[in-house]
Amino acid sequence: MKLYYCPGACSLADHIALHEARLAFERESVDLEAKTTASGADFPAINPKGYVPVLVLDSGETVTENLAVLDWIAGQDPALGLDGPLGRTRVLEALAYISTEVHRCPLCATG
Ligand SMILES: N[C@@H](CCC(=O)N[C@@H](CS)C(=O)NCC(=O)O)C(=O)O
Repeated sequence: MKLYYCPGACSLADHIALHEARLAFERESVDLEAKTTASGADFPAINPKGYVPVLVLDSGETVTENLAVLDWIAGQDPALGLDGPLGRTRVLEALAYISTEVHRCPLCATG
């Protein structure tokens, strides 16, 4: 699988989670201003929303949105989730709060 990321951006969370889950992955950085990847690919062709993170699975399917990417990674390693009947709900609750109420990206034009 492959993570598209930008140094210093919110994709760092996915980078850390992939390492914590001990998953093998490639990574490619994205220039968020130029909207190109390190290999020169047109980033909007990979994610029309123009955002990192993007995780391309081994199946070729693409997962975007930090909450969904982190939830997918947590699903690969039970140690990254929370136990109990509300465990996944509590993880999603925390990720949604961070994504919608806390996240401010210094790299984003919109702040
Ligand atoms: N809704 C997206 C937002 C992700 C996001 O804001 N990513 C920033 C980096 S932290 C980005 O790629 N910004 C590019 C831009 O604003 O053009 C998510 O939750 O994953």
